[in-house]
Amino acid sequence: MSILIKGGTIVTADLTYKADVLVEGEAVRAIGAGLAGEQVIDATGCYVMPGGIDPHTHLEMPFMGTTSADDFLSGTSAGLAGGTTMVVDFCLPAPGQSLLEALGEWHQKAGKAAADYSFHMAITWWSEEVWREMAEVVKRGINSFKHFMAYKGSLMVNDDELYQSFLRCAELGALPLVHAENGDVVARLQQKYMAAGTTGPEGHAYSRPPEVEGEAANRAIMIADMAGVPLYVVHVSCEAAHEAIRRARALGKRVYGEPLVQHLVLDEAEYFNPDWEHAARRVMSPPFRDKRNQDSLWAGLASGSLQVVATDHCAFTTEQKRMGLGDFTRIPNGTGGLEDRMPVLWTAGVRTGRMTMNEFVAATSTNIAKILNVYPRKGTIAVGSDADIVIWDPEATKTISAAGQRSVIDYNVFEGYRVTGLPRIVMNRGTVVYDEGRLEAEAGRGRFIEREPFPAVAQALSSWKALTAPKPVERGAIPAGV
Ligand code: DUC
Ligand code: ZN
Ligand code: ZN
Ligand code: ZN
Repeated sequence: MSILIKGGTIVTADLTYKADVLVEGEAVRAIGAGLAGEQVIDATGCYVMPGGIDPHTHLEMPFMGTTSADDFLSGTSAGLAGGTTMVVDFCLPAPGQSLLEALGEWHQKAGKAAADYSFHMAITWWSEEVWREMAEVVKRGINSFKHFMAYKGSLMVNDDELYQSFLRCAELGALPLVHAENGDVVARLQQKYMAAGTTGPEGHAYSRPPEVEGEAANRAIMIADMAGVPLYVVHVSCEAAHEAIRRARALGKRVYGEPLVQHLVLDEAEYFNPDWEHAARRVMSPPFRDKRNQDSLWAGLASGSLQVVATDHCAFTTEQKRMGLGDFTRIPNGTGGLEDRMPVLWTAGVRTGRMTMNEFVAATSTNIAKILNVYPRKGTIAVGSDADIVIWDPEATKTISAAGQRSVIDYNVFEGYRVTGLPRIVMNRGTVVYDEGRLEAEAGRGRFIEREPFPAVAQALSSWKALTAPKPVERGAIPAGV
């Protein structure tokens, strides 16, 4: 079966050009003019872009005494309806649990995914067994390990554990990821605000100021540098963390930063809404920031010091959020966003002139495909690439609302936001899964995408070591150009 996408304008991270795309089976077979296919899709007036990749989701994840409400079917369905054809979810072993056992559980849950998926493995505790299992995890197609520097008493790892795990990543050609917030300071600030009677959602924002994020980002960058490994900082929400990343990159360190679409358009005023439910629904970590921090994130995307826009999709119902009535520290942390990431970023970014269409494709797909080593199978439209394709209508418009969304939760943090620019047709590995509002989300159609470890290449020299002796060559770098 072949499908010809005809009359559209292809937009990749580096090129914008008019050409037709021939899809055969699961892959792109040819790009050009004068092609023929058994089925023809008219893409006149539309952009033809690579499917989005959201590298940061938490589907059906046990967390803070409950489980995130979207599972792999509703979560990937939301993604597909919004142009995202692949998610990378966090496999989260309970502290003390074997990584491989947790991985088995995640594969089980992901069996019903309607879109392609991959995993990052979280390092939530440390032992010789964890150290050993990390090699097996890499053999099973996972080349990235996540570390929580916050959530003291549950998921948080200390500096000794971070350093050991980073060294292991370097050895294995894997990429460490960090949730950068100083968990010790957050825990103290939470106690302080609760004791002072600030028990509502605004206490969440007060107890997680930009300084806790900036400190942790700086620390993780230095530890990664000492371990000779690149670093990916998830959900960068503020200038303090962005500045650390920018500075590290200027010194030749391979450090990547991922803002979330929520932080780009929503701000801290949400936590001061007198409606408790409104505010609690928006509690996530890090919290939304002020305009100055928001501007810093946009500037980072424009200048290249930040590379990827994700969602951290971790959806909880209003009922679940109520666990934190009277104690903001018990409000399950997380918001949705999978269905809205691309339309919101297009509207707030491309339509305002803050980013070009090519930068949009880079931030939603190409850059993360390179960083996670699945490029060019994913992340572009090229002959031989998986046919993950979004036919994007730049004039289509809608007002975001919880009514009709694919996520199972009862609200949407972007409620009332008017987007212009929406997917018209979405294809995942050659199958049309979304067509003019009709979603054909088939449980189990998604495929686990294995990611190879990175080849051994010389690491950038640390700034002070560069003045003395060259550093030995170690494994663990990433293709250049991101
Ligand atoms: N932050 C959230 O808001 N939810 C899930 C985990 C996280 O770090
Ligand atoms: Zn996090
Ligand atoms: Zn409200
Ligand atoms: Zn997360």
